[in-house]
Amino acid sequence: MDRVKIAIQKNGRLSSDSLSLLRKCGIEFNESENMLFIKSTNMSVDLLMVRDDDIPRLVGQNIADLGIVGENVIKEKQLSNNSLKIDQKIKLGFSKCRLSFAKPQGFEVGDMNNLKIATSYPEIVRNYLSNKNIDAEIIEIHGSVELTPFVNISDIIVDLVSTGATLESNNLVEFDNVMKSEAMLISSNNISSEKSLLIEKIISRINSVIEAKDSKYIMFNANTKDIDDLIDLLPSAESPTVIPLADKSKVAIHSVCKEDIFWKTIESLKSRGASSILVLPIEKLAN
Ligand code: PRT
Ligand code: ZN
Repeated sequence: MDRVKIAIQKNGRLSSDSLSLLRKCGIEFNESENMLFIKSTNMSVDLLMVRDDDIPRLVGQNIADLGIVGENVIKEKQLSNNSLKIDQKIKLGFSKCRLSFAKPQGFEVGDMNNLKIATSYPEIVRNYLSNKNIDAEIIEIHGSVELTPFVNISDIIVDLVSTGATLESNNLVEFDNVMKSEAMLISSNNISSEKSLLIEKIISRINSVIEAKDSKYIMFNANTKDIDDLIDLLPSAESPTVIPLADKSKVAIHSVCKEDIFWKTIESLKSRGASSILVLPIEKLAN
């Protein structure tokens, strides 16, 4: 059978989270640096280790069946190539960032008309400006975008921001947001029928891992009379299990919560009489 090919970033911010997600889905492999092609040792799956910018095209041309890449890169490639056809499947919850406008401290931006804007995302910025009827010049640059306002290449920039530390250390101030982004699973829309079962299985496992990530399993003991009040305090609880205890006035309540359980919830449960509260992480959640 033809092996399923998954394109992931070889070396960068997406790499280790992509590899660890695939491992959590039961895909085993031995990776070593500088390998461009990694064969899974237990499934009919190969990993293509590439630059993130190449992932949408590899999936669009059906060279890879699946890919993991940032939404910012997907959008830029789609805007620059109308014929690029890919299916966007699942937001993966890592490599979260935003694409934002930033200006040198003290610079008055006004309506942005006639400004020079440096960015590595010219198509996304062009699209944004044209939707707002702004006539500005886009300077495409890859790398050190933050430097360009200080060497007379640009007036302002559009770049990715996560903590904001890079902007701050370069005396730049974020003032408008173009898009939010996170890693995304994409798939080819031309998958052969012989591979489709395995691909569906991988997508379903990825869904389970993503869903489990924020979910928790909670157990506690309570007075029978308080059951309803306590269940109301649980965030996104799926029909909890209520188990009788030897002491007839008490029960144990077990539930999967599809959100994290914070200290505030635990404290509220305690103040309503819950005891022996135990919160456990969930590794996989199949529905
Ligand atoms: O070599 P290759 O082409 O594969 O990698 P790359 O250099 O193009 O990409 P890489 O590894 O830097 O980023 C891959 C993806 O990670 C991006 O496309 C985004 O989807 C996502 N991501 C998440 C980020 C950031 N956070 C991020 N902070 N990509 C880049 N940055 C940079 C940003 O450009 C700026 O220079 O980090 C700096 C800002 O970070 P803060 O934390 O100081 O705000
Ligand atoms: Zn790149």
